[in-house]
Amino acid sequence: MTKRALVTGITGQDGSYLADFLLEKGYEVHGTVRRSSVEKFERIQHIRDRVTLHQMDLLDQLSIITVLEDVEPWEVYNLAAQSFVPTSWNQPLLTGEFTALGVTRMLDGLRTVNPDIRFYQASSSEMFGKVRRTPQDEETPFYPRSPYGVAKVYGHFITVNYRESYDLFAVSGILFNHESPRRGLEFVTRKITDAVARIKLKQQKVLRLGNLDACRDWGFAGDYVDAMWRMLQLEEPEDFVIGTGVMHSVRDVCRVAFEHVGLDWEAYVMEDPAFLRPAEVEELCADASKAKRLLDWEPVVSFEELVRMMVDADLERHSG
Ligand code: NAP
Ligand code: F7E
Repeated sequence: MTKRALVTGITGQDGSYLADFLLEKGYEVHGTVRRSSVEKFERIQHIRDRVTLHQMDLLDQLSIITVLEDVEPWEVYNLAAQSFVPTSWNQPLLTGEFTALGVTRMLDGLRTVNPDIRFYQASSSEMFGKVRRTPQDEETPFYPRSPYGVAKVYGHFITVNYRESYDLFAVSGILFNHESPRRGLEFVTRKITDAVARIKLKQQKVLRLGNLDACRDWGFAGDYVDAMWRMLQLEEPEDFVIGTGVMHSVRDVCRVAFEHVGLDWEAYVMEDPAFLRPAEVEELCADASKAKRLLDWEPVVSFEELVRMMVDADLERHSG
């Protein structure tokens, strides 16, 4: 029997990779999109005729219930959110509405329509923020450092709470940074690889960045959507940390990306205080041993391979 999945945020980086992955597994894939005066479906253009799209907004409970009733999914992946950390200081209330309360709206919708639906919540390593210990695992206490991080902590605990209160199969995947050629241009890895391509092609002269010392555990989005799916195939719902266990700095991303096109990063990168944050997350590093043990999941793409893959894709895009 064909399994049916609903992906909120299917137009985003992860939504598009998850849709690819689920189609490959033989799923009937449905996705939610926001009404807009222009369509922004670039990331799913290649599968547009293989997925069914439904209008829904995390702010609108009726739209959530209607989609759940129409689609009758087995699995729901809640990837929709306001996901850019700096924007969360400029729009803290909207971020809370989408990224925090939106999760409750999804869970309530599911509980109302069919409590047997399996639910994945896209939680984030940003919840660890000012880290209490390194590396971070499922037991590490949270200390978020942005309105986005705070909203994700709410989303995490409301998922745990609905699981415990209503016996839902609801899981929270605590994913560390994951990137790809489909990453939004404002996130640091893509900002760097896009600039490297443009500088190499003489379309840009300098690259302005904020904190070069910030360290993250960067993996490939294509590997991480596999982990999401594995979580929903378990017998019992459990939460998981997903990451590579290897930490690099923003400086390292610059070095690998510029080196790949034969340039010295120090000749092009300028530090600009405009990109510093009111409160910074200095370093994040995952201990994903639970995922390895119970999901048999491990990342495939290394940090260097990831950065080079992104530079190559941006070079191709800008050369065209
Ligand atoms: P993304 O590229 O920014 O995609 C976000 C998606 O959410 C887009 O499809 C967007 O639609 C949709 N969306 C935003 N507000 C909405 C609303 N009010 N109603 C309905 N849809 C809405 O994010 P991503 O990198 O794929 O991340 C996916 C999820 O994982 C997010 O929840 C993010 O916070 C979380 N996460 C990401 C990472 C990471 O490193 N990528 C790590 C941990 C957790 P539009 O196209 O209309 O804007
Ligand atoms: O920043 C530093 C910045 O914006 C990474 C989201 O997917 O991952 C992402 O959040 C680091 C920060 O990602 C620039 O200060 C320096 O320390 O790429 P980012 P993020 O904030 O870690 C988590 C797991 C999520 O859940 C989020 O949704 O890089 N940095 N200079 C810069 N960052 C940006 N964006 N731009 C710069 O110029």
